[in-house]
Amino acid sequence: MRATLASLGAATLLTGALLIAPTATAAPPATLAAPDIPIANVQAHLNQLQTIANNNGGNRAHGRPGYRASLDYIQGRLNAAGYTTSVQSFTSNGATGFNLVADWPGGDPNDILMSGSHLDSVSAGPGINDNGSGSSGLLEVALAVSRTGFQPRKHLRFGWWGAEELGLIGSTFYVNNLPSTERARIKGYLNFDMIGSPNPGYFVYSASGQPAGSITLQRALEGHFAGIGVPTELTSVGGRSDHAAFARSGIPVGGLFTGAEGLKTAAQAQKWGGSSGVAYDRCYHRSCDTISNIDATATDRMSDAIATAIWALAGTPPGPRFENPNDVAIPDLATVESPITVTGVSGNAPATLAVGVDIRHTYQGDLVVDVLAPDGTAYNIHNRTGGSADNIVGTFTVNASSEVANGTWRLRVRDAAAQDVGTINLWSLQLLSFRAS
Ligand code: DPN
Ligand code: ZN
Ligand code: CA
Repeated sequence: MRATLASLGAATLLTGALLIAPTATAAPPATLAAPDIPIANVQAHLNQLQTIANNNGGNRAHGRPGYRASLDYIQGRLNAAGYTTSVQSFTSNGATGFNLVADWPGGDPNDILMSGSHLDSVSAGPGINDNGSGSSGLLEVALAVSRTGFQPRKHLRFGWWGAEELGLIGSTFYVNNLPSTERARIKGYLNFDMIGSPNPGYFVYSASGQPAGSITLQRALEGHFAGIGVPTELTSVGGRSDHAAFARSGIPVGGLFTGAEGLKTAAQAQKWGGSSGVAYDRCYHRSCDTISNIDATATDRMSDAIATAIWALAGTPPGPRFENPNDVAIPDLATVESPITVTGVSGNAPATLAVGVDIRHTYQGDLVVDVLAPDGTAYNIHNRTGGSADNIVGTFTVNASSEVANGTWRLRVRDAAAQDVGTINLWSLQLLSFRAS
């Protein structure tokens, strides 16, 4: 739909930024500092996986109902956060298995950073460390990408694999079924399998060369630990998890691991604490791999390390960014606007104009939010969905390639229902430009 400012009826109340001198400024590129990943959120996902297992025969194994129910939980969370998700099915051992793949909109489609965790458990138990931990940590990092409106240079993709415990079946199926052109776009793969072992080691693995033009996967994975002064050990896990299929295709891989059935050495207990001569995970592949089989500190550090690695590797977006940080009140039943003046950009806006919004409001179902191009063309990014959920915080990608970039853009927010009110806290325009494929 095309609507212009001029077409707004005289009855429309325009308040806020229109009465304030435009103050948009060209802002520096978004910072590369990864957010802290709240351990409580990761634990909430682990609790969900435990509950789902309890309600489905005690596990999340391939071909069992707990697997699909767990996948549905993760997919629901990702969809609500703005991911494009798809479920890929395959057959193994006479049962249908599923991979969940989630793409974060935006980024260079020819430079993909993929991260994955296997979601299946063994049939002996609920597999909360193996691999509810990696699955939950990775989910929470993906949600943090959305919460912070991260718009990196690389395209981010996440995978939750099925049937790892039967021999890396799901991840191998995914890699083998990618057209070779698609496979060539994946420039790195990070694997997270067992990140909450109760007697934890802090292991990093990496293989198959390194992506060009960025820090190595190994250094990225070590980054958080260097920052907090916890030593890591570089280890080799061979083909024991889902990075193997990617490595076989020549894709650089790396991962984090807190240890499985191996025994912690005296030297490791010295530097990391815990018990020497005892397995990193005594409940590995056993029924006791429950919610009690998780070390919270290890899970917290590892989740932060996942975020640090992804943020460090994903890179700063190309193209200038503009923002308007001035608060604009959204009175009840009012329409308000906040301007951003784009200058110094030649030609048209990109097909991936990233619109960051931070609108605080007590009822998002009240709100209609449009981005208005300098000529008044409206691009709707929110139309009264979300019901009683509060706040609209995130990044929306708008195809603005038919708009001249320079000029005054506006975020228009209409409160269409009585009672709840709010504020435009901040909004931004990131003009992303990627090489043609
Ligand atoms: N992937 C786990 C398993 O198959 O049981 C264990 C594991 C994870 C081993 C990571 C090595 C590295
Ligand atoms: Zn396992
Ligand atoms: Ca209202």
